Amino acid sequence: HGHKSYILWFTGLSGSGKSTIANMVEAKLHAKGVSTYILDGDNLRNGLNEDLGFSMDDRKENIRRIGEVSKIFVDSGIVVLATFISPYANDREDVRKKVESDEFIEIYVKCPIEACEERDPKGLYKKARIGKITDFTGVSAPYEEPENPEIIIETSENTIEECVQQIINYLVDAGI
Ligand code: GGZ
Repeated sequence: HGHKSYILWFTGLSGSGKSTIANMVEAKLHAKGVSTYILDGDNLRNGLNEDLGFSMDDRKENIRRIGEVSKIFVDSGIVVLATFISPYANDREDVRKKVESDEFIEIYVKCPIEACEERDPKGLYKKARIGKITDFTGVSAPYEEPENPEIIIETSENTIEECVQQIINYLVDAGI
């Protein structure tokens, strides 16, 4: 590997665009020969974290384990793209502290809840509104906005391509 490894930590509401953007950033990194791995609900919540739900404590433990796994990937030289709501600022800061200060890049995928709810690709907001899903982030559970993220992308204001380019520009400017 000719590059230093790091974590791109995408945080934001359900439906904000975290996975879509992360997948496109990954493709750009692959094109530059960078080895990456995407951590998301599919490969974590269905396996290692299958015992966890969506209470505050379970989300904390979800993010803690994901932080430990991310650290292992970073040690191995692989760039991690982690896409989790990660609604609690403390939990995100705990992950940041596990690695070197330049190895944690927090990306706030900012999108008004109205736009996320309009998209509602899995019908989850609808279920949350009628109480079929409890503790749903933005509806019946909190989302704490990042105070000092390295990057903020606004997915309802810009095209996906612009959001992706914004992240790539940050990485180029940071020399990584
Ligand atoms: C939030 C929920 C919930 C509740 C199920 N609240 O849009 P999705 O489906 O694919 O992404 C959401 C995902 C959130 O899991 P995370 O591991 O990212 O959450 S956290 O970081 O807070 O631990 C959503 C689905 O799981 N989902 N129930 N109650 N999202």
